[in-house]
Amino acid sequence: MLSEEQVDTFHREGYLNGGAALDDDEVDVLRDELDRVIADQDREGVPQPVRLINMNRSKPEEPVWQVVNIWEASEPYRDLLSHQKITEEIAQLTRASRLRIWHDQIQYKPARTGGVNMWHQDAPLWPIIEPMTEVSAWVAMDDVDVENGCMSMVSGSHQWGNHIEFIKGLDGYDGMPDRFEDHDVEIVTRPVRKGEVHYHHALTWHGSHANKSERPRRAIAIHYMTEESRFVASGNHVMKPFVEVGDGELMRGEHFPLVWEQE
Ligand SMILES: O=C(O)CCC(=O)C(=O)O
Repeated sequence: MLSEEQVDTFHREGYLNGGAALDDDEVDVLRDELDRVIADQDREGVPQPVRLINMNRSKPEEPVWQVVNIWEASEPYRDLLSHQKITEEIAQLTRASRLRIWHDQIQYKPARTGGVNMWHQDAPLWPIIEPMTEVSAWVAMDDVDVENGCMSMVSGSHQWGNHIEFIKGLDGYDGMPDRFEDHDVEIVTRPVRKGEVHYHHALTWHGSHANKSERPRRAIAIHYMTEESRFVASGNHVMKPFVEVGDGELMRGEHFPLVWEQE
């Protein structure tokens, strides 16, 4: 459980390191499962994730491998979704009484060549659900630091609203200005040690620089929804084909499992 001070810090900054969640053996299992799912890609009769792609379309030689819903292909990842510490802490941060999985995303930057994850806000890129109050748990499967492409966050930016069009217009990863509207833009690098969980709000401006190190940089982001999350049929998203409810209805269904409920 998080302390009141940690919860306050999250609400002020829009992100928080929640500390150790997995031990080395648990991380080893997840690393092996990631290798297996990649090796089994498109193998007939073997459960598959929703998507496995190199997100860096403009520079494919600097890959950022993304696997969406690896939990649908791997039991240990499925178990991770309902990890007690992580779900209880997400419930504290969202003040939810029920949590569902929106989707998960492996974020894998290989050693030496791993590319940039451009600045963005998550919620505007998820236009098929509202409200924009989701919180994500990002679990490191390597020591992730400035050398191998850790995330950076803009402090307090989750309180500024939806500015995805402005962020998309930035001139590259180094193009973040010092000021935006009447706010100072303070960029904070967020190293996360292997097995730790880091939380961020879905409106927090964030991204990550390239991995030029000799070490891989593997992590999984688990994106949680609360009992308030509703389907917005006008939007588009890779998870849209799996939605089984009508426009404006509360999200539910087997691809969006319930993973925590207040007792
Ligand atoms: O791992 C990264 O570099 C970015 C992850 C991210 O954007 C997210 O979890 O929302």
